[in-house]
Amino acid sequence: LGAAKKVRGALIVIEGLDRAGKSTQVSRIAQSITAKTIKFPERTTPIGKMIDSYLGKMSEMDDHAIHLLFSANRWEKVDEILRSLDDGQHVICDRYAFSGIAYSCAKGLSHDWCRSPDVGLPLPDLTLFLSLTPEVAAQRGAYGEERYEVVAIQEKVKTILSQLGSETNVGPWQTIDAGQDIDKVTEDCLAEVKKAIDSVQLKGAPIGKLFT
Ligand code: ADP
Ligand code: 2DT
Ligand code: MG
Repeated sequence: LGAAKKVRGALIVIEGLDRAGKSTQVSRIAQSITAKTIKFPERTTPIGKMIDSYLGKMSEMDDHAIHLLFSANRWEKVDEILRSLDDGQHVICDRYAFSGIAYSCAKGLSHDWCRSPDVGLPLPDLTLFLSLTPEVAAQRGAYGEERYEVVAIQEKVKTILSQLGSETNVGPWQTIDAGQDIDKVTEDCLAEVKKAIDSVQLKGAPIGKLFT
């Protein structure tokens, strides 16, 4: 008697600017659908510690070098992501390769160059882009002290990030109005997440590869 094949979990990505409500929604969605969560950058690994030091302005680094470290920080979690999905567990990522491209492009690196180290990462079954106007973001408090937490960079990042959903082979992409009441944002996110999970279960397709 062959055991029924276990359906894989869904890979969900939450993207958006600083203070869009990503971490809030990631934890709410994870609780609702019982998922594993991964935050990028994952600051506790040796690579993550270098990134943390850079973001905290304790160290300087060439723009290309730090870009590659952010990407390597995703690649070092791929095995764990794939094993969880295989095991039937859903995985939700707080930021992913799209943040990688947007922040480095905002500094002037070429789009093609920025994209290449992330080619082949697990393809999200859904990316939720939490979209917020700078005015509403400003009402959520002052920026912190970290690198990139300045209006000029955030504006550029917003423009680039909001265009990434129309690129090829990024997987399903939904923009969510993150300026709404917290519960309404969660409701909108969960509606999309449930559709994505149903689609994964219906198709039974293996996880894809980003940008390929
Ligand atoms: P991010 O992870 O995108 O930087 P957070 O989830 O940390 O954002 O939220 C940033 C701040 O905004 C927190 O103080 C949080 O409580 C608040 N916040 C999150 N979502 C909303 C919302 N929909 N309306 C008002 N405030 C919110
Ligand atoms: P938070 O920890 O507050 O989310 O901020 N970043 C992130 C990049 O420049 N490249 C990347 O690949 C990723 C994942 C965005 C982390 C900061 O790091 C930036 C803000
Ligand atoms: Mg956060």
